[in-house]
Amino acid sequence: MSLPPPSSGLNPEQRLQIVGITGVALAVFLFFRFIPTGTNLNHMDFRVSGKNSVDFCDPANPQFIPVLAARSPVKMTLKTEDAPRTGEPLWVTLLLVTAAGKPIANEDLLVMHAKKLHLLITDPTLTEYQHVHPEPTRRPGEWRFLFTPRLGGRYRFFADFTPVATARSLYANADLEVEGVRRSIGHVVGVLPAWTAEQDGYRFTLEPAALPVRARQAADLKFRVKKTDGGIVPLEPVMEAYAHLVAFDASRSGFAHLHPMDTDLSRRLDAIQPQLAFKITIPEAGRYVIWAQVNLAGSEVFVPFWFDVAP
Ligand SMILES: [Cu+2]
Repeated sequence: MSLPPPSSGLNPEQRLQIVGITGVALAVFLFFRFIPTGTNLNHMDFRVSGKNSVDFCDPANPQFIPVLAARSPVKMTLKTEDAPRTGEPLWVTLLLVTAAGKPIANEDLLVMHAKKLHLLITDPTLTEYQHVHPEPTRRPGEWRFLFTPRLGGRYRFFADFTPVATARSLYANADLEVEGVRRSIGHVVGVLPAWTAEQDGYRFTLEPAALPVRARQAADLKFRVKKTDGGIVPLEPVMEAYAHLVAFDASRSGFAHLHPMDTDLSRRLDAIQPQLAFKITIPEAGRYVIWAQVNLAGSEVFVPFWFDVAP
């Protein structure tokens, strides 16, 4: 049997072949379109109308994000089976959906700093700070985490995540009331500002290049750790950085999540006094706290630095 010349019409067998190939291609397309490994959300799901968008993260020039004032295209809600109480571990269910109500599931988020979803948690007096990573459940958009509050009051939860669809940081917030002993809110104003803190045999220093730190001006900060006995500091990476700094304002209107300017983890730090450089721009004057999170010989340590930002 010889092949027909190229100009001739298709015989029934060839038509069948074309239909067959098209069918296979369509099946392959549909398979990849609907297998549950990819995100079903697109950038339009994370679009915010209006100017006051939270979607303006620039890692080279980290800013304080006014999460409450800005309109997030994401809604976060928290649910618990029992009322949260001081000192009692409790499973919290977190629901993450787009403005249109579409669930934001595990496959819709990128891994950033080793995790898909970061929750930064504080009590009203900012005396407690926790950083937890909720895990996705079988239900799309539903996540769970274990939470043990040490104080009472209305805790605030800031979520920090990056949708696959936009590849840009996004934020959301929600509150949870905790029954128990409340500290007076005056604590926030009454605490003494300090750029040094001693804890568990270590001295932590956060040193601004210039004082006071001023609103709307980029501030360079040097973070140092030293053992009070002068020994070697066993500083190890945590979530792909040697330190994570998170700043909150007194009214918890938002936060800034800072990482060392030098992202190279293979670079050796000074063994006796490791030092890391950070940058931050804070838009408003007022009282702030920066919580530093480090890993010392495998155990996580959280250290607060209170300070005032001048106009
Ligand atoms: Cu971090």
